[in-house]
Amino acid sequence: MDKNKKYGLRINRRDLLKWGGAVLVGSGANLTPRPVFSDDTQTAPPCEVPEVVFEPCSGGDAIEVYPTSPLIGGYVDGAGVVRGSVFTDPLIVPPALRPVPISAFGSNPAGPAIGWQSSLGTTHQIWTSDLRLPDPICYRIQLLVRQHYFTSLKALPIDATGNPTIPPRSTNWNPRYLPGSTIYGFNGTFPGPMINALYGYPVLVRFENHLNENPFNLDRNDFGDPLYRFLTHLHNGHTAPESDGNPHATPTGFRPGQYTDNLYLNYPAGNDDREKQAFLWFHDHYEGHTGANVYKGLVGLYPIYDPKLDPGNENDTSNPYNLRLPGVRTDNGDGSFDVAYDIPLAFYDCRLDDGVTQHKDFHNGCGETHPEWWGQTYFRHFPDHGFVGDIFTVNGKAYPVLEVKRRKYRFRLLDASIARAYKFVLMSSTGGPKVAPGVQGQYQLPDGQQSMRFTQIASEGGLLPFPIVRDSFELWPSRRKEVVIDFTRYMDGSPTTKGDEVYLVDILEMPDGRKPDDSSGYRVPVLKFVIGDLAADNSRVPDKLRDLPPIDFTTIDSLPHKSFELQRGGGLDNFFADPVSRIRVVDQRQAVQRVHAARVPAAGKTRSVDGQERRRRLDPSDALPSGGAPDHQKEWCGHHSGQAVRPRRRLRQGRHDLARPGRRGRDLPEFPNVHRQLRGALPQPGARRSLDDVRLEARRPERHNLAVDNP
Ligand SMILES: [Cu+2]
Repeated sequence: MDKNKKYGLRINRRDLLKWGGAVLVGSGANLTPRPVFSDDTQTAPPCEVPEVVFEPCSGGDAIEVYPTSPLIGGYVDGAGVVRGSVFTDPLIVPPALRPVPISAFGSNPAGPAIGWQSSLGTTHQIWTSDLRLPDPICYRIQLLVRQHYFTSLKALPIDATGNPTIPPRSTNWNPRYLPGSTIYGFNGTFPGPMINALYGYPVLVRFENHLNENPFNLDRNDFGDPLYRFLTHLHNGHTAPESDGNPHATPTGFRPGQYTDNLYLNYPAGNDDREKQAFLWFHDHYEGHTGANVYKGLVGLYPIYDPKLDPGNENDTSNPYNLRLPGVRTDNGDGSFDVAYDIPLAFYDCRLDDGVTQHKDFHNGCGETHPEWWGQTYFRHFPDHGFVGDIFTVNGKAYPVLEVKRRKYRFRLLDASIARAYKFVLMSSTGGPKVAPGVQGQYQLPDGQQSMRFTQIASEGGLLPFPIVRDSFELWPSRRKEVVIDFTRYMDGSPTTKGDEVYLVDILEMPDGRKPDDSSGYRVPVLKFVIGDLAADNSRVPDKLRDLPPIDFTTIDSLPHKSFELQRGGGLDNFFADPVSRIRVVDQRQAVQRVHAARVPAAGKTRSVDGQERRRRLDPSDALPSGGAPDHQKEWCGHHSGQAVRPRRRLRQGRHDLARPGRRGRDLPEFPNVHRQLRGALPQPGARRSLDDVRLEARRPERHNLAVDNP
């Protein structure tokens, strides 16, 4: 049964405040979503608010409890001891998604014409020809409701102490195959497809929402956007806002039956080679449900190559700039290409329902249990911090194995987890993995010793200036790192031999969504490499990779400096303790002003947000500014109704352009109208990130905790 369908969208106090509750309650005629048309072009996005159905016990505190997932590969031996065996499922290495002809889009063509950017009637502000780039390579990605299996192994039902337990609706604790978990997947898979992109060759992805269709009649459980909306964000991409999955630009998201064409120009910020990136990912970005929708499967991979330095082909010696990083490229003849020895690794931890753990967070649940969901993914949105799983998966499989050739590989690591941070080490072990039932990660490598090193070549910002040899590195949610591993030798110089096993081990213990700890001796093997045969290897890791653009510190010093003090809620209720709500419930401009008001009065001294300020933010009048609708709601509606069809090039382009104040004049001539617009008013509705936000994001690190509403 589809619970969300039955109850409509449930709402609680938090949501109500976020959306401007008085308005929603007081104008019931607006509450019903518009019917969905697959071809409603040339119309303004509706000033839509979701259907509201109150559920008696929703709202208030989440119950922070975690189920204990069944033990993957677990069994009870003849002496009654819990044992386990994993690392038999092969690591899934996704092939490059294949393009479709632009004619595949039929009666809703893709292109630069007015109203063609999405079924909301929006328009691309810039087209490939404006940058003298070729026509885009087109991809079609459907958002589908499907099933996913995290393992092909049987699993042993266990309780929180790690002891075998008889699950609900069963009479024994025998190992059993897990039911499939319902996912919302790009093209129905988890992770979704991988698009191998190339600088200078734009990509257009048509994302189509089919999430209302449920051809296999799957139970959707109780998380994910209840109205099945989506908004896809190419994380860190240099992308125009209408193609960026920006929730302020498209607050309605895209409903079932609707589509959007995200145009990824694969054009570096400022047309500066030093701004080229190397590994992006795309994920759902729908406001209020981003974490849940990503956890539900909406994850896709987007390595981006550079024809000059990093074309994905170690064998191409005709290009003198080619760094010849590991990778052997095969062109597919349709604009797509695959690269051997260059492998993405998407890390994702999950929980499977044990049937006895209560369900209640600020979206859903009254504390009930769901025995019928035993073995399927369990998710809760905890407002103050993230959700962590106890099963660790890589590319959608728990504890997979990859047979590697004796040569160098490039790995592109993505933390696609909701909140879990990892710290990875390459280890060898004599005793092998040991089962650790009831412990997060389920398996440990107690005698693991570091035996290899990583050579890091890139982070989320692209290639590093020079490679860094690392014993270990951390990976936090949404971040990426790229490493080269040489499987021919151990770190002591001795050669590997066929059949050797090396584990990628996480040593960062993180029992909940708060602070991780790497000092506890925790060692979860997440991926096993088995060394295979020698293979040709023409790759290199040169001493110099890609220069970083210089930072103009004189400009930085002249900018406003803000201070933020992050605090825990302490004795106050969850509502206040949620830093997201603190910003969201008040008008953002007011919030920003208050932050400014709290800024450092004199160098070196930080004034905390005082008690009076805290009380003011808790005051309901803050959440519902005078004059009826909260300002953010007004802006959404006014902005869109007044701009049903946006003139091309009207909106700002690219966070990186904005991000570099000293270089604006150099960057923006490519977007002359944008330049004019920028000189006018900034920020604008729909582009309401502060310059500082943008600037911070443009520099290398970007930390996302997907548990918050809107990363
Ligand atoms: Cu993101």
